Parts: sequence; C-alpha cells; structure tokens
Amino acid sequence: MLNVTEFDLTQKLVNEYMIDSDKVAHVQLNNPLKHALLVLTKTGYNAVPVLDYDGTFKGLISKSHIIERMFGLDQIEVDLLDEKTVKDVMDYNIKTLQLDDTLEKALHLLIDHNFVCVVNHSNTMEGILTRRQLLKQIRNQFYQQKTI
Ligand code: 4BW
Repeated sequence: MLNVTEFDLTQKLVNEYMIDSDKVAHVQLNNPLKHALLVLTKTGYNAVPVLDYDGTFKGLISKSHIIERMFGLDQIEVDLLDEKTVKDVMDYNIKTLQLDDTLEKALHLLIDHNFVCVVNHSNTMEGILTRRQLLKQIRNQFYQQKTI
C-alpha cells in the first residue's frame, strides 16, 4: 500500500531537478523573429525562454506567437520575420521559480505549463524545470515506496 506521507514534494528543491541553463535553448530580446523561428524549429521545442544580453529572464516565445504575428489581414507576412524582433511578440507575463522553491510549488505551475524557468535573486535564469523531470521524480518515488 502506498504511504502518501512519505511522498513529500515539500522537502525537495527545484535546483536539484532542473535542467541547467547551459543546456537550455533560448533566444534574446533583440534577435530577429527569423532567428527565433530557426531555434524553435531546429530544437523541436514549442517554446523557449527569452533572456536579456546579460542572462536576465524576460519571458517566453513560442512558435504560435510568431505564426500568429505573421498572419496579416489577407496574407502571411513573411517579411515580418526580418523586420520584427523577439521583444515585439513574446509573452512577458510569466511566472518563475526560485532556486530554493520546493517541487510542491513547481507542481502547481507545471499543471498549466510545460516548463517553468528557475531564476536567482537577480532574475538571472539558472535553468528550467520541465513536466518530464517532475513526472520522472514522482514515478521514481511511487515505485520506491511500492517496494518498501
Ligand atoms: O528535442 C527534444 N528532445 C527530447 N528528449 N524530448 C523532446 C524534444 N522536443 C519535445 N520533446 C518532448 C519532451 O517530453 O515533448 C515534450 C513537450 O515539448 P515542448 O515543451 O512542447 O517543446 C517535452 O516535454 P518536457 O521534457 O517536459 O519539456 C517541456 C517543455 O520544456 C518543452 C520545451 O518548451 C521546454 N524545454 C525542454 N527542454 C528544453 C526546453 N526548452 C529549451 N531547452 C531545453 N533543453
């Protein structure tokens, strides 16, 4: 029988389970949209973090942000990919986690989002916590407790 009291996400910190920022694909505020679309297409991700030149977290950009912006009144405006930059279409209103937040807090955010950026006190991005990482942790805990 699973003992739910031992399954304690409140004791685990996000910094132990995040993907470090050096392994996270990202774009910068001033990158042309064409560059952002290339990064999203080549990595295969639907959305990636947007950083300032010094690594400060600013928000997210997704394929759908870019494609939506390209739709003009009666045609697809491909020229916008060169004319506009990431900061023109990105989403700035994004919740983040701190390094010492618990997986319990992450769980609530990851219900609605595929990943959450982890920042330090200066808002520099230190990594991301993905649904995959959290679910793997929950799975491991579940099977460990089943075999106790
Ligand atoms: O290129 C991929 N490699 C692997 N191993 N898995 C992938 C790849 N692309 C997609 N996936 C899988 C993952 O399970 O599809 C899920 C949804 O991808 P998404 O959201 O919609 O592009 C992936 O789930 P996840 O690992 O929990 O990742 C959740 C989201 O986190 C991804 C993407 O937006 C972001 N992400 C993950 N790893 C990233 C990253 N963004 C930038 N750099 C990374 N290294």
